[in-house]
Amino acid sequence: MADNTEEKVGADSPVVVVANRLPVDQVTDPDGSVRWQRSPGGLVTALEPFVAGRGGAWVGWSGSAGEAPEPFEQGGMSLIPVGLSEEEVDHYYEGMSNASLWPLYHDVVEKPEYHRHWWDTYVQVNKRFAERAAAVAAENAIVWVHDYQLQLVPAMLRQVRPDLTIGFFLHIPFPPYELFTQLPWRSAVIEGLLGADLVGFQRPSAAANFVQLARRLHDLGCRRNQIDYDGRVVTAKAFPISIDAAAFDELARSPEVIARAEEIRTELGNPTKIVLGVDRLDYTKGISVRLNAFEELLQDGALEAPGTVLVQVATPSRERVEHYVHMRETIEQQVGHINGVYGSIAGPAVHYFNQSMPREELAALYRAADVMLVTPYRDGMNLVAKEYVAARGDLRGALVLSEFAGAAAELKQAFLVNPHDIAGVKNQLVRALRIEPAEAAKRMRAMRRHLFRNDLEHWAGSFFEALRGQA
Ligand code: ADQ
Repeated sequence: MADNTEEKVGADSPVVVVANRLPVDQVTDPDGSVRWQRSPGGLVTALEPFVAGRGGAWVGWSGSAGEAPEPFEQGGMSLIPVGLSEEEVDHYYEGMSNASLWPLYHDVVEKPEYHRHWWDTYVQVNKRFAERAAAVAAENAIVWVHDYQLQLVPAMLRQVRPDLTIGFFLHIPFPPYELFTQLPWRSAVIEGLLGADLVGFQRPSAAANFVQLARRLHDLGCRRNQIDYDGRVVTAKAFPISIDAAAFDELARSPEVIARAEEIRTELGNPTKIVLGVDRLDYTKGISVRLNAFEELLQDGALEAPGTVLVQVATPSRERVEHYVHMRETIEQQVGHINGVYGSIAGPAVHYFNQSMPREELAALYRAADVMLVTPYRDGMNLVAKEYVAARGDLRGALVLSEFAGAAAELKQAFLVNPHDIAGVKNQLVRALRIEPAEAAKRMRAMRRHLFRNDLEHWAGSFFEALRGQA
């Protein structure tokens, strides 16, 4: 009889994570051999102890279209790949997830597109993820489903496996009734999420939006953050995500990173002030806002280049989605224009990198920056703001942060801005650039205290604890 390893790997897992992506990336070595390498992301670091330490499984897509590779073991976890065809990647991932749900959930910063065939594929792919999870979860296992790509999985899982305890966490904002209800499949999404025992959000307001939608769309009985549904109680609660603050702090204090930060300053021509932006190249991140503010300050004469420079690192992202192609062109034109007018032989005013950078280089940039500019129009949390604070063990530097990032509720000593108010952004940027060292240290110390108490381990631990409480 054939040895069916596919059924064996991961079978009877007491903990199962379900996320769009597996925690590993496929890499091809120079000799042509292919292997799986652990992904750099924070989510992997956060969840690994809970999954690997308990012989658990992780269900996710490998990141490339085609047949799913066979399940395999790595790092103490069973990894269960879900296959997506080219068309499914187009419709489920780039379409429904990133061109419908992403803009809708981020305040319609760009107009969402709704297509029935995208939705049909979203349903079909969610079903596949649910089936894979159902096949590996042990009796009474805990399953933790992640993010907007998989909102139907909780209900689909519950239907076939009512014994499971199911948690869901949304990494992005959750919109209010008035916006959410434009989604043609609004009831199906709410019902999908209601399949979970615990639905986690970045902010209490997002949890409240969900409860209100359940009440108004489905006429369900609700008590504060609890919803009565189908003979069960579904809890909606905020669990603000964080970073491994101690690890980032340690990295940023290393002699190599400190030396690199000095070198960066020199390579930039020893400016008096360095302003920094680090983002995925996404229209929600408000990169144009900071370019506009910076340009106007140069125009007003409040700032002078290259004495003050803006360094903007923007990781390429979702390059096959139309909104992103257009936005990249706009930003590159804007940078070209600013440098054309305000740059000099001594150097440009804006240093723009459309690249991903290693963590050491990011840490050195954070360490070199006098002001960190984080200006999203809307952001679930924004980990860059938290990384900057973790990197400033020297208690120097200042953070300018959008009120519309989840992080603003925690990093209260930042210079908060409304990214739609350009005069306000300019004002706060100038204040941050002129801050006295004692004031900077006071603000940074307070933010660091909060961050170290509310780190990534605290986030994952409190979610798991709350989920177990629902079992
Ligand atoms: P993102 O929208 O991707 O995450 P963010 O929280 O800022 O946004 O995380 C970005 C991560 O990518 C950071 O760890 C950062 O260091 C890294 N990064 C950014 N630019 C980089 C570059 N050029 N090179 C290398 N690394 C880079 C979504 C939500 C957020 C939420 C997170 C976690 O949109 O609101 O905080 O999930 O839940």
